[in-house]
Amino acid sequence: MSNDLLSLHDATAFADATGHVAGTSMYVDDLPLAEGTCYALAFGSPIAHGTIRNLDLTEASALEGVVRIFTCRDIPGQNQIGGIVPDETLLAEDIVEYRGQPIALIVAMHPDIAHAARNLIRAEIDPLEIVTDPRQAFEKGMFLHGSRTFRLGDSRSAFDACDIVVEGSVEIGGQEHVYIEPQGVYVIPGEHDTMRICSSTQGPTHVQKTIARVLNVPMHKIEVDVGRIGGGFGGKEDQATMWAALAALAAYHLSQPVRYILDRKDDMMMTGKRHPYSCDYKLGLDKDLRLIAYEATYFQNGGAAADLSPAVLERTLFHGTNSYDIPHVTMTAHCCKTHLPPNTAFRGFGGPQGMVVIEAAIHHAAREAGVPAYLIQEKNLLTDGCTFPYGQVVADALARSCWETAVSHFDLQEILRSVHEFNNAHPYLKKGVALMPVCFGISFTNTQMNQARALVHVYGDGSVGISTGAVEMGQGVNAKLVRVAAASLGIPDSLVHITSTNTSRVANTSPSAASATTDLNGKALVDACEQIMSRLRDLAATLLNSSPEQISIRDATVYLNDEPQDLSWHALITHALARRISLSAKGHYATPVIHFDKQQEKGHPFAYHVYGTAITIVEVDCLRGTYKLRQVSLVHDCGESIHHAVDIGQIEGGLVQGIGWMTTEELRYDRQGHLLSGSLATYKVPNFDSVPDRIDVHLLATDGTPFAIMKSKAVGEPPLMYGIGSYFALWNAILVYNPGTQVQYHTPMTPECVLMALYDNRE
Ligand code: MTE
Ligand code: LUZ
Ligand code: MOS
Repeated sequence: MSNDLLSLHDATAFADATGHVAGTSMYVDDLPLAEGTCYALAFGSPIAHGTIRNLDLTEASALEGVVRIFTCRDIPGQNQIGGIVPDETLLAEDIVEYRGQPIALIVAMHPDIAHAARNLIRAEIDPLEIVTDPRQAFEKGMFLHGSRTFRLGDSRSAFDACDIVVEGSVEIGGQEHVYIEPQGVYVIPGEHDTMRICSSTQGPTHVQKTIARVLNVPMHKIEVDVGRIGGGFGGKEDQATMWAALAALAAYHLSQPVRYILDRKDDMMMTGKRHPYSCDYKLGLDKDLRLIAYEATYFQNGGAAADLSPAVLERTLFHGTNSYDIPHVTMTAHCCKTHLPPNTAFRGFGGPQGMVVIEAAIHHAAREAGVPAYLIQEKNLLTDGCTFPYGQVVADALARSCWETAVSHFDLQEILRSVHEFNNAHPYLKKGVALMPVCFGISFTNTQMNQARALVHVYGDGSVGISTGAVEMGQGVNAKLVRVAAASLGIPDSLVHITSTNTSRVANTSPSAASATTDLNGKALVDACEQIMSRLRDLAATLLNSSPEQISIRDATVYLNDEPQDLSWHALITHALARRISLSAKGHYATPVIHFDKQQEKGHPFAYHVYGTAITIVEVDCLRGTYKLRQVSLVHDCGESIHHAVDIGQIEGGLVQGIGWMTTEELRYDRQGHLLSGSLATYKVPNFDSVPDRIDVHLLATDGTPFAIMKSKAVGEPPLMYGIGSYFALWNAILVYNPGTQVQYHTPMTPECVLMALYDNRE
């Protein structure tokens, strides 16, 4: 079957596809409204840093249709929503530390009334000094968390032996998540102080735990339910919690249902984003272009509260050397506090920033050595037996096979030749090529988070209901989990239905994140299915006068010694009920092998790594500074993919999101910490025109790994980093037109930046 046919066929198995296309898929905003529903809206700080002197709610409270306005004084439990560090209030007390930080919560009979009331709130805030730059924060000693250093070998003395040493700095921009569904929640209070929270969250348990803490009620009173979310991309890993807890606070006091859905403007202004980083690097090579020593310092712009920043910082260090073997490394990362909204998880989780820096250093070294960067990249790819700076020994290195497959399958030499020819023929159009290898570790770097559970019920009619901790956010986890259950039970996908993610069905879940959702929840699901299968095999053995080892179930039929029997799945279930055999099971999974020692900064944090290589071709219009991505051809390692269409969708989507981050998506703040690009009119996300004319995805045929679900490797985040290739391809095109340009590694590479670089330093 050709790839196209296969995708079409697979698409029909992606249960959500039809609803998305027909517009019938339900999100929080589509839930039917219960009687008495009120609408919440936060009043956020108008300035980025200050002391609250007075908050006048009189006029706003008096507005007709305003039910009540809450402040921090109304919080019955702890006014604390910090996940890793307890440093974030739900509603500000005396100090505000970013623009938009919630100070009060308006609840009204209609969202328009809430908005009108918001304009009537008067806050007198004495301004304090605003810091938005992480290096400035560093100078002032403003940190959210302790600094971290990863070390391998002895970089300092190793530089002495190097023939080429380059040093420089890199400025990396942030990124707005632009999930299509903004943050939102619908809270319905019930009897006995219980609450049902329908939240657009990647982390139902995090929402549950935080609401319990804020309201001072036990977790068992709070039921969080997530049908699906309209994209999260990390932005709802922790940050759905604020809005859920605010609405829960109101519902608690009012005993009425409360809905809070942010509009796009509030969402962009008030929520955190991918972390901007400011970095320094020093890279040393020998005369054979072997990477010998690397030093990097990362100043992470964490925003006003820790949120997930310490974990994001850690992943920057884990991926600081990307796919390369470098024997002497020192990397230090600082978690700097600034007066911006707390920055948070975003696809790649700090890994992309770490990779941009090493790629910039290699690009710099290549210019210094007068060779193309891909020669240095190619020479230094990881191989089995190498050690990552964090101590894990490479045992699954596909860096070289991905690279070599990309080079041969897509014929790099021919690409380079035709680009050269094009550039010679066009005085004002220049093409640039870049290769981008990716090596991404799979597992939450916090070992404890790598656990999951699943619940399976086989009903009397033979249909199966499954429930796990996985949240469907468009990444296709439900489609994959249905397939996992069906394969484990030997029945068709159509007999399996996956229910919403609900903390009453599956407890203590990790957020759906770190690309590990299908691995963790899928393995727990297999565990549950196998328990039921074992009972069913025993039963079938009894019915067929044989032993369980001789029994298997496939195609909804019982097999004895591989011979189909006159005993169907449905008949077997009927027998099981008659004999009072349990047809339900709860599965559990905890990733084996992994561990990490933060004192030594060494260990084995990842179950496995995902590899790939992308070749990117851009074309720059050298009169206008505009550009077009002509082609991205990539080789990606999915192991044995269990859902081809979903995996291709993740690869293409991740790539384009990465291209957006590197090229047009620019978060611009003024010195007062106001987001100037705070709407989709000023913040440029990729559109049809930004998508490469051609995307070729070649899946590397490999055996997968036993740590991946059914050997199908995690795919959610790694492809985003292929987008980094577009950034260096742009520089390479610019350098053809203007070899004297002063290369500054600042991202994103907007058309304005390209235009400046084309005419920088040029006679
Ligand atoms: N794909 C879609 N369509 N929507 C999303 O929100 N999130 C990404 C990725 N792909 C996302 C997505 C992120 S940040 C992660 S961590 C993974 O999906 C999470 O899902 P997984 O663990 O099942 O891969
Ligand atoms: N979230 C998290 C993540 O809490 N820990 C991680 O290691 C991680 N990695 C990627 C994305 N989200
Ligand atoms: Mo993804 S950043 O792990 O939600």
